[in-house]
Amino acid sequence: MKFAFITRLSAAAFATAALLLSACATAPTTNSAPANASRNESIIVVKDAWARPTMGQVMGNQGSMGNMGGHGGMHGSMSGSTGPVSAAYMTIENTGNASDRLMSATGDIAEKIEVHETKSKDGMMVMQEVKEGIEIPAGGSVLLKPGGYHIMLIGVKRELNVGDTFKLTLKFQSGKEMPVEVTVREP
Ligand SMILES: [Cu+2]
Repeated sequence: MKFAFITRLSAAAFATAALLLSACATAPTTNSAPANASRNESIIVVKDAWARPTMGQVMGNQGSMGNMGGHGGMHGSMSGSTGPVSAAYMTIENTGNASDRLMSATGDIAEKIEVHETKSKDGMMVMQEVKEGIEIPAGGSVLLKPGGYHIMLIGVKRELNVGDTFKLTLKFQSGKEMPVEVTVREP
């Protein structure tokens, strides 16, 4: 079957496929495992992981945080009952040839860590847990950013100041686990 299929490809189609393959192979992101993975699997690369300081949110600075997609205000109001909250953001790339999903994250920085999405609903920004995970398509990337997907840190155990770092472990549907160092900075 496979051989028959290949011989039916026109020379032009074959050349195009070869070009696409070589374009993928030379994509400018090489901060991951060696490219010996010709089988179907995801190869996850995480870039620019950062989190909000806890200070501004605990102070309930809703006026300026409102510009960040309404997220800060909600975090501010949540902090009363759950302790300090923060959110982590990052770019997750998949340089492999199978899609994957970010399902959850763990770490000892917070009592509870959830994958969330902020959405506009009836003119208001609301956020909710993303139980089905976030798809990271093969050869693509997903940006976790204020006003969109984020990793919610609920009940942060220590004050997060600009310049601090902490660790999270991202867990994917494939079973892969990715340790990430997160740097605290202003949005
Ligand atoms: Cu959230």
